[in-house]
Amino acid sequence: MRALLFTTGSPFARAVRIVLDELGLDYERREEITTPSAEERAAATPTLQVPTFWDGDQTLWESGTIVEYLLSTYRSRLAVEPPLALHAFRPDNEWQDKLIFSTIQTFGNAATIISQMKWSGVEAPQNGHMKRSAEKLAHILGWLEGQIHQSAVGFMPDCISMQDVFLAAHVRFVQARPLGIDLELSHYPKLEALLDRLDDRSSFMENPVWWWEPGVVGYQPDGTPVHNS
Ligand SMILES: N[C@@H](CCC(=O)N[C@@H](CS)C(=O)NCC(=O)O)C(=O)O
Repeated sequence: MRALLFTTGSPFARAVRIVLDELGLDYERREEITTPSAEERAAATPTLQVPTFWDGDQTLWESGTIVEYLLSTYRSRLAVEPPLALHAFRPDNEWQDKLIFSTIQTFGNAATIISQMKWSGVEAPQNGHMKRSAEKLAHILGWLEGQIHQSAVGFMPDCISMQDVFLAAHVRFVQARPLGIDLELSHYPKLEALLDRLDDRSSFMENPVWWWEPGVVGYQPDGTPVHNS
């Protein structure tokens, strides 16, 4: 039995769902649109965060750990060009691949904290830490732009990496929410081209990112948000 607990909007969970599709794996979708109590969430993970993943007797949380597990446990890849990477981190480039991945996750954490604080009434211009979190996003994108070689598919030369998938999930999350943040992606042409290409991949289209703001309780089939009236 495989199952994934996730909230509709979570970019971390979206990246895991995309990888599950890339691997052709079925799973039970335990989808939540609102946040349950701490006690309910603690039944799945002590971090109280999503995603949490079950595979037989194995329970995992932390999206990067889940994807590392998936890439190393399931070795066949869908016949799509370019294919999904065989490794989370290439053996001959291990530390740079790890550094890129953890920096991408820091981008995702800063973005989701800005989002969660905004819905709690704290906005970037008025709060020092929120302002610093927004500044972090631009600095990270600038550094990541320099990590992609001109002729490469993405962060790896000839395959779609988990680094690519997570960056796309995080950037599109920021763009799909009314956070008042313009990432100015055109300043990062290699990243912009990579994310545009990924948007056209079936695993990304099957797991779309939708507009969300407080009061949204569901979606129409085309992604139009349904508000709590
Ligand atoms: N480091 C975690 C971050 C996951 C995360 O921040 N999830 C958010 C949703 S996007 C969450 O569950 N937030 C609720 C909370 O932090 O209490 C991971 O990679 O899985």
